[in-house]
Amino acid sequence: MTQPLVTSETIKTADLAGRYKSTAGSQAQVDPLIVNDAMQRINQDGYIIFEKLFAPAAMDALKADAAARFKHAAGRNNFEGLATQRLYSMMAETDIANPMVEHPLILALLDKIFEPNYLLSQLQVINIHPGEAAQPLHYDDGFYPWPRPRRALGAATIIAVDDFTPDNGATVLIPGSHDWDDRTPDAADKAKLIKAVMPKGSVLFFLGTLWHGGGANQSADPRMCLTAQYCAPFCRTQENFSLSIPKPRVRTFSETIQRLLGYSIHPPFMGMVEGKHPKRVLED
Ligand SMILES: O=C(O)CCC(=O)C(=O)O
Repeated sequence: MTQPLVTSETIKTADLAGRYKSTAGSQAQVDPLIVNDAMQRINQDGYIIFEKLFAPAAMDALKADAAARFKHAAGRNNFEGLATQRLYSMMAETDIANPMVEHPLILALLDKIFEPNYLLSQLQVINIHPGEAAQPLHYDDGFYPWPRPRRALGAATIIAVDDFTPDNGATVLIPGSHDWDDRTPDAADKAKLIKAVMPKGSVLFFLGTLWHGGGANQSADPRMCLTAQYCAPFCRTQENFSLSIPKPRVRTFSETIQRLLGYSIHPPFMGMVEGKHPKRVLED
């Protein structure tokens, strides 16, 4: 077999893999008119809502599945939500959310936003209980400390497992804030917040640069969503040490080496395992 010739000009784009070349997604294709129209809205506003993308029955099944898996009655701080339940790493136990994570329309948008082989960066079920206060506003790719305005390094879905109503904690967002520089929202910006009110099964899709947060739940019922965050494919290490080095060996390494291999956190929580510091997996 002839070896690929890499040059200084091609090294940034050459695919050196032998067996598994870089591939675009193999999902069913979506009408380009729909995708381009949605991208126009996303580029303009930073978000789009697709009403009733998923059937109510699929949401009911997800709700029942998730409800049985929550390990904690509430979060540990006001960002997680002191009256909010979160389910992390659900794919370790159930594949009920997989069709939502890989829905062809969502992937078609991600294909437009990112280079191939983008990653699932976070997957959670979030159940906001009555009495919960509004979550601090934030943008999801803010933990990559790159000056704004800039391209999005992340994008996310929030899927309404329950109806999102004006008073049950519907996600709030500031349209157009994906284009901001490094400022934080002031009182005038907060006056422009809108609530993502949408029927169950709908999807709020937004860029990682868009300011948003979970809403206050002033209703009598919990509000559940499934949220998937994706990140650009280069937001990763070159070697995938967490897959290649068995835990019993990692346990014998120095604290510094463990940290370098990824058993560490970029605050507040980049690199977490089930919402906890990855060093905890070495304790088991
Ligand atoms: O639950 C929501 O509506 C939004 C949650 C969120 O933005 C987050 O936890 O990062």
